[in-house]
Amino acid sequence: MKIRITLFSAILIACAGHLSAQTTKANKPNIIIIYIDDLGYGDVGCYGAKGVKTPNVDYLAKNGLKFTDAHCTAATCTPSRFSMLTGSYAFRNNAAILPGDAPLLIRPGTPTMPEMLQRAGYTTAVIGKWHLGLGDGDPKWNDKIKPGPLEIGFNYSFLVPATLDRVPTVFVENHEVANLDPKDPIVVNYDHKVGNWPTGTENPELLKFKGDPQHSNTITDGISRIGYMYGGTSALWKDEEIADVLIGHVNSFITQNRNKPFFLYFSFTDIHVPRDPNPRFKGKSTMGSRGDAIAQMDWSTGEVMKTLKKLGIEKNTMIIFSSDNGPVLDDGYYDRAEELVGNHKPAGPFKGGKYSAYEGGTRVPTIVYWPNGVKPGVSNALVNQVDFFASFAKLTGQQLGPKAAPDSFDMLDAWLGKTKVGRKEMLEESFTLSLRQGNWKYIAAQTKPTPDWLKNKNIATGLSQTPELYNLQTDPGEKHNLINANSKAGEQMAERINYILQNATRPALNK
Ligand code: NG6
Ligand code: CA
Repeated sequence: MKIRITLFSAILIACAGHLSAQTTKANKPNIIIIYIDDLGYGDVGCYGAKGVKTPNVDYLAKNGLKFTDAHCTAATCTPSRFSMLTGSYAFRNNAAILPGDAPLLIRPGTPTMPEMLQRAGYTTAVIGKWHLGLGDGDPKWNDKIKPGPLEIGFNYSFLVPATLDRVPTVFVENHEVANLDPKDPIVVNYDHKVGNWPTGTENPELLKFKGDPQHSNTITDGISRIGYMYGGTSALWKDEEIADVLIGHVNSFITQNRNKPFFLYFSFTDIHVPRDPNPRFKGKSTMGSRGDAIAQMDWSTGEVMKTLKKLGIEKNTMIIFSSDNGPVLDDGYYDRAEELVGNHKPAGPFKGGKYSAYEGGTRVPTIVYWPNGVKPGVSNALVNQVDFFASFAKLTGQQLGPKAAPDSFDMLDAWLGKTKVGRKEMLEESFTLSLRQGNWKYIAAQTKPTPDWLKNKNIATGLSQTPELYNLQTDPGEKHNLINANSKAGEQMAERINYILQNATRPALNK
């Protein structure tokens, strides 16, 4: 009898163990955020692209949930990334486009999404563009560069430290510059020329393509950048090889962690300037290097899928495909992007793009693919990347502390397509602030002057001395400013922005 009971309980325990392993798996899919740099709403096939084909992204959309009103938090990179990783609107930390030698913006001790996922049992990595600063100021390129991602929740990092157009043009793996020869130290300066490496201004004949004055400092790999540097020759990247290098690290990370839950923030360098894709993508689009960079981006996306399939883990991996801000054609290099765009509409039906307060600034292609958890379809729910933090906390059963993620809503059901109801209200950050309330969109009057370099560009910035109000239901292209006929509504929305400026918005904090 005793033996029987023991056997029976052993079976029970085994079953329970098996069940809980399954539950854990269902609640803890691998999570990969494929984060493209500067990809606009209309830049991929499934969102209407002309002139370039994106079969791999289209596959995700066909077999996943495609969003039509999904947003990054801001119309530029650093603020969007800051918000995504901290669940906080970027203005709360004065997050703006950072120079390449800026200190780490998310200070250690700040609650972050990757750190929350670590607590949930995930192994976490960031591979690709960082642009959130490193170190305590003036990073020690020739020594240990910290604090960085490893101090704020990532187990592994392989980074392009800032942007492709900023020095130093070297990769940083965990705390060190990869492939650095200690006898050839790196020197970086953002104020004045250091060393004797050529610059775009002095030696334009050495360039693959020319840059504007801001992008005409030190030349590396035939491209002039923002900022000056010399040294670290063995560590310099070759622009044409970056996509392959990043995929190599992505594949190793996924392969090493295939048997446990992992979170990968795969932060692309495509399709930001300078656009210098691998020769095998040259001519893949009719739009010159910007379109070819989209083709390369699509290839990289396909490689991730291939790896997941090969390892047999694609069904329980949630892939979120999105972008950090809207599209831009001329962003500082003469690469003929404007001339060759043809009838392709980078921002789709929306106005503006990168840097802009209009919808094109933050409304970006967004697909959630997770065969085990998400039914294919289309969702028009209003969703925002600032909500990943609270939503993934819900998914993985984590509590948020009172100081964590001050603007992050649990929108898990919307991300998974279980409801089409999204946020009722959402802030869009650019060089001013905009507020969405349902389909109403209010753009506050600008309080700071428009940067000079932005004035000369062919971009509808939405920056104006007076506020604007649009009804996106009838006017998605923001053509008819309704502020005069609706001044009361405008005032209420301005008041609401003021409230948000002073107060956290996460629902649980407001109860
Ligand atoms: C701007 C750069 C632009 C780009 C951007 C950052 C000038 C004139 N323009 O300041 O080329 O680097 O910063 O892009 O310097 S982002 O996608 O990382 O936000
Ligand atoms: Ca960007």
